[in-house]
Amino acid sequence: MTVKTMHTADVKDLLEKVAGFNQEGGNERVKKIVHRLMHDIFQIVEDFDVTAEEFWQAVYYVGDLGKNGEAALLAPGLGMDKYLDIRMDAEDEQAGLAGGTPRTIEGPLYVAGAPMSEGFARMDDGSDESAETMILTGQVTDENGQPVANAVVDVWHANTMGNYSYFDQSQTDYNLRRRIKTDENGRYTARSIIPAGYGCPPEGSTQALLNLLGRHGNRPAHIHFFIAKPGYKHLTTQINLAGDEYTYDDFAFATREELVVEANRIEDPAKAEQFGLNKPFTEVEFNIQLVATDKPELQSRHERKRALEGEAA
Ligand code: MBD
Ligand code: FE
Repeated sequence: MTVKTMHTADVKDLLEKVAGFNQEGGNERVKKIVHRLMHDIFQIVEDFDVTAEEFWQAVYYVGDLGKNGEAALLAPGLGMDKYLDIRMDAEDEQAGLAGGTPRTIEGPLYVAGAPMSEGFARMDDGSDESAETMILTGQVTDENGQPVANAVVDVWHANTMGNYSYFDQSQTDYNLRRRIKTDENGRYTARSIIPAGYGCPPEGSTQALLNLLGRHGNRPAHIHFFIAKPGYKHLTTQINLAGDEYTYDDFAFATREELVVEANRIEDPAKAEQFGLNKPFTEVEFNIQLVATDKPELQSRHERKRALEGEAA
């Protein structure tokens, strides 16, 4: 049976009361957004003839999503983080601040307060002896190609199981997470291990919905970056390693052509020796171009809930 009730005075009146339109207190912006949101949900129920069973399934789905801590994982899977990036790119364009290395999504797995070092850091704790050693290096420059010294390059990535320290409690504190200040030539170098791609928890809420969409929940091997320096736009980005099955098929939509980086196997013992290594390794180069701005609000990362953010390191 198909019934149409959205146009009735009863439903209009209900939505206005739901959103607190007839109340003095509260927040006007929230009222307007909740009014639109609930209207659109009601409209979906009408247009798709959503049954009571389906409706309650959706309500308990949201409950479970919160219980297993996956709300900020479903968001990128549904393209929401990517959509915010598209908007920020368009805002930059409008403000004449486009250019430089492109942004891409932060993801839900950053931890604030990683150890800081100058020029070089070892990121892995050495516990994974079978992992391929990675030398990650690059130069931070401005739009004229001039080196940017003392930029903070905050790097984080997964281990060979695709797991991130802190969220994976079997890893040591801040494993595979470091902040490196660029040297006088704008250069940073990290010794770490080549990460594996990420897969959503197979029994989790995110994967359950992706299954209903006929989609996988995998990300290619990738490395996250925040790059910050006073006088420049804060940059949130990632690189995706070339040649991964998911490099161009990321469930979180974070891949951008300019951010796909080749990993080069180096067999030359003399080059290994330069990094104190006695076996072949893989070099990953990522050079970063920052865009100057005098707007202080664009110089630091936008607020969001992040692990250990605002706590003494
Ligand atoms: C990740 O490692 C990630 O970067 C994103 C965006 C989502 C899930 C896991
Ligand atoms: Fe990630």
